[in-house]
Amino acid sequence: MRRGMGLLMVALLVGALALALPVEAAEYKAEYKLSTVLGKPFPWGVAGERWVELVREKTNGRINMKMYPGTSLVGGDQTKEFTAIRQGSIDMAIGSTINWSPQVQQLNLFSMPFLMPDYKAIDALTGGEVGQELFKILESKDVVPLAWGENGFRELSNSKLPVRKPEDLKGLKIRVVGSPLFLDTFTALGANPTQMSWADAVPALSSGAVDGQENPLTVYMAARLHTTANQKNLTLWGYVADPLIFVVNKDVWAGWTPEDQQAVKDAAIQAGRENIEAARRGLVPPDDSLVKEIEGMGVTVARLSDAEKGELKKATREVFDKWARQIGPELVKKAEDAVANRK
Ligand code: X2X
Repeated sequence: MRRGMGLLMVALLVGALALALPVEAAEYKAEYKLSTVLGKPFPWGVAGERWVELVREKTNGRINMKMYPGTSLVGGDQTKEFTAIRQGSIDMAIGSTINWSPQVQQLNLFSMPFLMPDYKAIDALTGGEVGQELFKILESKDVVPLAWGENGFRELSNSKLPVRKPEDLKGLKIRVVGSPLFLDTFTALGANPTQMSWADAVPALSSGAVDGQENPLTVYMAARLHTTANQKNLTLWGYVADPLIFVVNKDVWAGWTPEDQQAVKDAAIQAGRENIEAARRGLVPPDDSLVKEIEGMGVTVARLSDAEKGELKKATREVFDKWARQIGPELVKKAEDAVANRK
């Protein structure tokens, strides 16, 4: 009788222990790999670290993410990042629309020359119907999109001359990234574009193998391109801007409790909001303090007038029309309407 009780007690204890162990403990990974192109101190890398931190806080450490900048999980080839997320060798990412556009044609939208004249235009796209449609497309490709962030308006720099018009670009060797759309745009402008990853871009600029590049001013500044890459001429033309998107691999997402899913999403939204603020600091008119800071470093800054931008826009019109067909004329029309009606 006593022995029977003892056995029962042991059995109950084992049962209770099994119940007490969280079910997800067996399924959750010890580490989730977060991919980004840029690390700290770039706003993109800051956003990654912030997402990691907020997720740890909000899930009481149940979800432990680690950031891998330099797209190191795909050997630095940022155009392969999206495929790696789908296949699961990357668990989650904060990616640029440019880098994912080879796999998600519609993301080329943001690289359409002179579609977005100002920050309100970006917001009208990401925050409206167009943004929702793009998130649906991503969902159909094995990822769960959670929030928007921002790399920024991509301004042109080079080591040779102040560029204000297409003729100035003639023969300049310009590093571009990602989509063939960039090759078309720069070819239409008379330049000589060459596609390479960010990792290869900085040495190519430094050695003079390439004359110029285009990137947001936060990137220009944090990478100190005026000295490290001899980029003493800057053209503010705001021809395209790349938002960032926070995503998680679909299977990884499905392995979490609804409570933890919500926590990861809330964290992404918060990190994204902070990221957009940081990406725009010193750049939203009338505040141009970041531009002034760059000028103060001895950089020649060409601020293009609307008329000058109009000339460049005209020179790229055929590229716009060609890519509208590729992206989907309806989506492009919807985007143009959203921009026209922005508040
Ligand atoms: O490679 C670039 O130019 C960068 C860092 O801006 C992107 O990843 C799109």
